[in-house]
Formats: sequence, C-alpha cells, structure tokens
Amino acid sequence: MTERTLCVVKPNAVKDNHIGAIIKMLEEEGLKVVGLKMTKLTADKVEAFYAEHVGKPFFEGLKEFMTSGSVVGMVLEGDNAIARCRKVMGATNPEKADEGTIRKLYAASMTENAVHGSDSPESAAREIAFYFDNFSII
Ligand code: 3AN
Repeated sequence: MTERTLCVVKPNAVKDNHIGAIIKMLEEEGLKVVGLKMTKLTADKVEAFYAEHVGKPFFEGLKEFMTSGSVVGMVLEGDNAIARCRKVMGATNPEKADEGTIRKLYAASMTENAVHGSDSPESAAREIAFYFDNFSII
C-alpha cells in the first residue's frame, strides 16, 4: 500500500553535514521525496510535536537538543513507506541499531539520534500536517 511518512534530519546530523547522505540512503531504499523543508523548531513546537513524551525524564534534554539547530523535514512516499523509512533509520538506541543504518552511522546518543520517522499512519498524517502546508508537498 502506498503510504507517506515524515522523516526529520535532527540538529546533530545537520551540524555534521549529513543531510545529503541521509536523503541518499532513503532514496536508495526506493522512497520518493515529495516534500522537503529546512526549519528551526521552537520549544512550543517541540512540545506539540512530541506531545506523548512531555514530562518524561528525557524530555527536557530532547527539547534542548531539538531547538539547538536547524532540522530538515521531508515527506517520503512509497509502498510501506513508514516501515521502510524506520528500517533505514535503525533502532532508537544507536548501540542497538543494525550496521549500515542511519542511526548506526550518524547518531551520537539516544537523544541525538540523527533522524525521526513517523511510527504509524496516524502519526504520519499528524506529523506531515504539522510540518508542511498543502502547497509545500507534491
Ligand atoms: P523513535 O524516534 O525511534 O520513534 P520515540 O518516538 O520513542 O523513538 O522517541 C522520540 C525521540 O525521543 C527519540 N528519537 C529520541 O531522540 C528521544 N528519546 C526516546 N527515548 C529516549 C530515552 N530513553 N532517552 C533519551 N532520549 C530518548
């Protein structure tokens, strides 16, 4: 089934010049970039985006990190795009990520883990609408 998902290149990977490498890995998986935007998140936006994590022990650190620099959000389209994007990303904890995944290559820690990817069709719809208006997506 053709799906769309949101993938975000996080501030550590942007600072380390890995935007292109990450997009290349996702394109080589066969996913199509149908929206692309660089932006800087405010604390309010991070709280809205990660609403389910507000109050967790790691949230303040996550908020500080996600507002520390620019991010690049992209909408990816393809068959089973959500699962395929997450496969290319690797596990949340980079120590557990498979060889050759984005997080194995570019994550610094559990928080600074280089990329975000939607985890369900419901999250994807919400997250895409959060990052992009209709005119910014093909
Ligand atoms: P994923 O991004 O793999 O779907 P989530 O949705 O569970 O993982 O977590 C969202 C983000 O919160 C992660 N990408 C990571 O940056 C951060 N995070 C999650 N769990 C932890 C943790 N135990 N310690 C530090 N940061 C965490």
